[in-house]
Amino acid sequence: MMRLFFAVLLDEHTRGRVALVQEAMKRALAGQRISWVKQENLHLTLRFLGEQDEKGLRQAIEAGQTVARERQTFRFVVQGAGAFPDLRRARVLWVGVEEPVEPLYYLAHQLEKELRQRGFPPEDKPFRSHITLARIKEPPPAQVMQKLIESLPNEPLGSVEVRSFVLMQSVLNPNGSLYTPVQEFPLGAG
Ligand code: 3AM
Repeated sequence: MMRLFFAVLLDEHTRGRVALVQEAMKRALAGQRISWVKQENLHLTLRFLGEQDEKGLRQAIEAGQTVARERQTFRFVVQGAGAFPDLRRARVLWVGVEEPVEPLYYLAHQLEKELRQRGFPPEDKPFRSHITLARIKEPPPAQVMQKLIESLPNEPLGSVEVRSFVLMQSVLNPNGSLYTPVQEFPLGAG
């Protein structure tokens, strides 16, 4: 079995800029129990698939190929930061996506459609484009979070050219997940 998800990877420049925001967050939240995503692992998840067998892998690849053929290269801007589910109960810290967000949503939507046609159970949570920076075990006090978010720069962190998306394997281990690309799907290659 393989734990799989579809993602858009970030270029090195954008990852570097996002990592600087992460460093600022680390300083502001020093002493809290937080697990930080490593710079090389920063990505934008399009769809989590969970544990899949050989057949699931094959069908995920088919779905990815179908979607990628129909889509053209596009750009999005990484900008803004926040927390899920909200600042008071922060569990996940993220940086967001500014305009245009539609192509990413459309990509996620098309993947969802192709996966469902192949018998994958529907994703119950709506897609929200974000790049996870950290997972928080115990939410810090609301004032700490508010200060943190207010202190963050709100300028664009990078303009990402999406020429492909990737099916990733995630191997969980105590020191953080290990992500490995299984297959890349170049956009508009059909
Ligand atoms: O990129 P993010 O952090 O949003 O949280 C996991 C990560 O998303 C998410 O899949 C991505 C790669 O691991 N994930 C993990 N388990 C999940 C689950 N059971 C999940 N998403 C939905 N359901």
